[in-house]
Amino acid sequence: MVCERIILDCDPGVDDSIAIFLALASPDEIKVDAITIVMGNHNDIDLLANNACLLLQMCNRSSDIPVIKGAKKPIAYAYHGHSGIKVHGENGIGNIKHPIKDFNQNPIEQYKDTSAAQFIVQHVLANPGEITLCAIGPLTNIGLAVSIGGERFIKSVKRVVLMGGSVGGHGNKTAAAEANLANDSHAGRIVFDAFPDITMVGLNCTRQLPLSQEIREKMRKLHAIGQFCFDITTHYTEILHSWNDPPCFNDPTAIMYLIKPDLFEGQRACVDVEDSGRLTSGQTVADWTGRWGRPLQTFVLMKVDRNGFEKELLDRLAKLTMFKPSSEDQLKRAEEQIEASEN
Ligand SMILES: [Ca+2]
Repeated sequence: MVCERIILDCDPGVDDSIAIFLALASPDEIKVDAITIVMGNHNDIDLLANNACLLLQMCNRSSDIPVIKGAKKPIAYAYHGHSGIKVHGENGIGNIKHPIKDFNQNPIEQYKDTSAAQFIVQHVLANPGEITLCAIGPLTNIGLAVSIGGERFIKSVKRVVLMGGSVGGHGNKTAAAEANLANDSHAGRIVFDAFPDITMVGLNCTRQLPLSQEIREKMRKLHAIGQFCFDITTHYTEILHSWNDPPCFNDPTAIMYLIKPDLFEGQRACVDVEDSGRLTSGQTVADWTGRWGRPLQTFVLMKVDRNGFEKELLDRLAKLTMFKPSSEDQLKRAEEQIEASEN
């Protein structure tokens, strides 16, 4: 299997965090060229970017994977993802205290004057046909990249694999729409209009993968990073259960598709996004039979092997090791951070 180079566009985020760990734990299948940050689960882009940095630092990967900040608001309206802040917590990772922070290189610094959309265009044009855009947040950065880069950029993207939308079922942000699409329906429409090869990992698929207490306990028993996965999902699972919307593995499913496509079954359709409906803004609509007369640009994942997914997830996460400060200087900074987070 060829190792797939991706830009991971995300809003970390509880399930984003597990997705990032899964990607970092799968170096034979995925090379994360960069992590780009978009509003979604929170509207504080610095907070989301810092969460990405924290995860990279935990895995000692912050020196080779840059983090680039992107859109702070949807393309056509103000931020309205406040229910996401409730689900993911005020700090985006379940309101847990960070166990470590900032004790190795900060991967934001080198790109602080570049927007995520600009970076996406530049990186794709510099590596035509090689970069997959894996989007696990609202599609704002990629929609903006389409506006900046135009046809040459669109043609230079290898493919788009996104977690978002749903077919034949209900949403999670509204009755009709999944949160990533509902949080920026215009960007969603731009992306589904633009790209000829999209894989959609929607709620209709991810709801087959419950984030159960059992799997959380199995993650917890792995190691310190597994304990972190357990901790960040505590608030997340409790609040979703209280809303009668059982939690599931949303974002990690898109990463798992890149790693193990054999675990999934899907069907081609032309997918479009409703961007103006009174009740349906952000809803993905699939034309399975070509009645719109447009190419069936999207492979919609329909079914996933739950046992296979859970086994792969645990086997891969088990390979991660928590970064340990090696020098006196790193250790001192880590201790200062822990002390600061406790005050
Ligand atoms: Ca996300």
